[in-house]
Amino acid sequence: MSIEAGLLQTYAGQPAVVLRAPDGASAAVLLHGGQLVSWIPAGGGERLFLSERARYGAGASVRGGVPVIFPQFNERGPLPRHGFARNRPWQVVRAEAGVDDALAVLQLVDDEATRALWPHSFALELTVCIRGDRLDVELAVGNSGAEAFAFMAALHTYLRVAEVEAVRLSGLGGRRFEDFTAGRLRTDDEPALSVEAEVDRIYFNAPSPLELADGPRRLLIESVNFPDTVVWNPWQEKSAELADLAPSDFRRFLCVEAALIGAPASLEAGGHWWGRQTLIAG
Ligand code: TA6
Repeated sequence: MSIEAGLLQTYAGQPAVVLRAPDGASAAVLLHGGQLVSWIPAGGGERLFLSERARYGAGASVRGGVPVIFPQFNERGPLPRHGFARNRPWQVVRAEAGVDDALAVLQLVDDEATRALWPHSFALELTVCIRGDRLDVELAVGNSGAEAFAFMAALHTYLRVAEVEAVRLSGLGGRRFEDFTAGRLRTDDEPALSVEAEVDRIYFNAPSPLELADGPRRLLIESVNFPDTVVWNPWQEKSAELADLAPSDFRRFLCVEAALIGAPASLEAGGHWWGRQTLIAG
C-alpha cells in the first residue's frame, strides 16, 4: 500500500481518495464502491453528476459518478441488481500525484459476504488516472480461485450535462440496440442521439469513440475491451420513483456506460481481464 500524505480525505462526508494533478485537474473516489464521484479537468468544471440526495453507508448504491458494476449487469442473472461491487467497501492500494498526473488504485477482493452471493474468489482493481483534460478509468478482474467463472461488468458513468434535452451523442447512429423501454431490438437512424423521453439502451459491439455535445462543451468517450455501450436517462416518471434523485435531476445527467454484457467474459483460474473508459474534455 502506498498512499501519499493528504490524499486520503472525505468527499461528501465519505472516506475518499481526493486526487489533484499538478495541472489542476482533480478527482474524488469513494472507498465505498471504489466509486469515482467527481472529475474536474484542468481549467474546467465538474464533468460527473452526483445526486445531492445520494445515499451513503453500508450496502448503499451511490447515485452518480461511476458505479462499478460487477459481476452482473442489471437483473440479467440471479444476483442483486447490478451485482455487488458498488455496494462494498474497497481498499486503497495506491494514491499519488506524479509529475504531470495523479493516480489512485483501489481493490476489492472476495470475502464471506461476496461468496455468500457469488461463490468465487476474485480480485478487482480500479485505476483512476487524471491528467489535463483526460480521465482514464480502468477496471481489472483477476480470478484468484481454482475454478473458472464468467462475469459481466460496466462503468456506469453519470455524465453531468447542463440540460439533457439539448445534448447530442454522436457515434451510435444506425446501430442496432436493445431498447429496454420497449423490450425489443431497434435501430435509430438519427445521426446523433437526443433525449426527449426515457432512454435505456444497450448497444452491443458499439463503436468507439463517441462524442457528447453539451452546449459549447464537448466530451470524447472512448472504451477499450468493453464491447457494449449503455445509454440511460430515466426521464421524469422513472426518476420520480428513485428516492435518491431530486425531481429535476434527470435533466442534469446522461449515463454513457462502458459495458461487457452481451458476451460475458470467462476467466480460468489465475486468469485476468481488463477494460477501460477514457473521457477527454473539450
Ligand atoms: O444502466 C442502465 C440501468 O441498467 C437502467 O435499467 C436503470 O434502471 C439503471 O441502470 C440504474 O439502476 P440502479 O440500480 O442504479 O437504480
